[in-house]
Amino acid sequence: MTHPAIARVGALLKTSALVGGHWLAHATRFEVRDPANGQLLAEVSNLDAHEADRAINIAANALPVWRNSTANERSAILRRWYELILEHRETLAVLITAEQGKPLAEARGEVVYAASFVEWFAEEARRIYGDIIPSPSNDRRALVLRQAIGVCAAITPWNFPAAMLTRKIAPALAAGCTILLKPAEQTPLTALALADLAMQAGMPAGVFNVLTADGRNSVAIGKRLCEHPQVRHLSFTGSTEVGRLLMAQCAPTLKRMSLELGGNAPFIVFDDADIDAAVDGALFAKYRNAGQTCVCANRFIVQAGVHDEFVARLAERSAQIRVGHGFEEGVQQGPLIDDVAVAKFMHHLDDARRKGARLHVGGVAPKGRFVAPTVLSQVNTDMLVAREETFGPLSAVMKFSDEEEAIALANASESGLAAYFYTRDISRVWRMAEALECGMVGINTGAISYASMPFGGVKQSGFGREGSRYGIDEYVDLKYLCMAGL
Ligand code: TXE
Repeated sequence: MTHPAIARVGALLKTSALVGGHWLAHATRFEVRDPANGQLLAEVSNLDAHEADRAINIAANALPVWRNSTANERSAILRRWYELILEHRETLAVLITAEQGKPLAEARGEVVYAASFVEWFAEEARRIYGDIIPSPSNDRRALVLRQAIGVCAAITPWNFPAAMLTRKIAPALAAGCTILLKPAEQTPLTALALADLAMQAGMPAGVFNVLTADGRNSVAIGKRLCEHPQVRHLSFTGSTEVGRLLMAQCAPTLKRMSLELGGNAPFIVFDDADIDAAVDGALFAKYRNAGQTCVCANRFIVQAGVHDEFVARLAERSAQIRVGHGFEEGVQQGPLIDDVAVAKFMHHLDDARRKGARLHVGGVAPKGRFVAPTVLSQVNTDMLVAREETFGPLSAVMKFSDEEEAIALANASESGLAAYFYTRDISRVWRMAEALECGMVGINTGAISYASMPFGGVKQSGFGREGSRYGIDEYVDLKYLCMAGL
């Protein structure tokens, strides 16, 4: 029986890989299933490393034409792509909910967020300026060009099937690079639909290629993308372990990389904070996408004076979150992506409880892949919930007494993606903002992601920035010209 969501998708349902502007009639396929109930959604082309090689050659052949197109031409195609994404917002949202599980309202929001990167980089495409550097002598002039880096590869995760993709693809295309995208095996349908819209927008054949594959073939394709000398840049968002492996695989060809890896965001609440705002911010920062967000609050670090009130209010609000299938009306939290994610959630919960954490709400056995929003207090740094990202709806609260202790706790992690803190003290705002070891700070807010802002981390959360004017830097090389004899 056809999945009801698939019946609503129509012509935007693409199940074949896109290489060189052609949808591959491919015999070998893998299954994509609804994470909520395991129902089959579609069978998608399962490419192998040999086919990845072929696609790399095609992307390399397409490079000269695309790189030499004018900035206005690239901008216009991206702009059209942006408009088409918004026109098909509902269908794309249905695909996201079907293959990723998040509530439909959140999926709609993701489509708009994903589109905003395409809009942003449609504009940035026209602003890839060079420089003229003051000359060391009067007989010469010095210039800097910013040129497309070449063929680029992107490996994306499943948690934001649309946004993770556009924030890599749009700047690469704006800069004049050609692209090989390997989307997550759980969520290839959104990627293929977006690629279809890019083709409709006028993207020349071979400029934007999508290599779909199951988990096993993804590893093989990933290796080829890393090792192939014609691929000049690899952008990856995913787990820290895979990021490390890809970096090692890229070493022989000295490929440039952008890595956006796991986070372990501290969310600090001081005694002088606006507690209503802090609880609202905490709910958003923790439970959006069922906690499967790299910037999601992983450790609540709360000052002694407001600790009990904060925990009580967080627990009360967490208990009200409606969990269910993403297509059900009024549902606020969908399933986790797979059984491995559920097992990780339960492992972190059991570990914390065994080591003395106090359970306030949730903590019940999962129903399939649905887990209840859960709040723990008396968490300490020995517990997995504090040391690693849970990537699920588990709020782990720790208590602190002074600012110094809060900073020490917050920075006691090898991750450094996002951090949040709530205070009304303006001088503390600066001290904290400067002391936190991370790439992004939310001050009195739990919502920080915009296409116009630089997204990325420090320490073992990776390097490189996505979005903003800095996002283009990942996809250009600088070339210095020294002109003499003038
Ligand atoms: O990630 P993987 P998983 C974190 C989060 C989560 C954990 C595991 O903590 O619980 O990672 O998630 C491709 N060579 N994040 O297992 O395996 C894979 O096909 C080449 C944080 O889903 O890293 C997919 O396209 N590619 C994160 C992508 O890597 C490989 C988002 C991500 O999968 C590969 C997701 C290999 N050897 C998970 N192995 C974030 N930063 O937002 C896998 N892939």
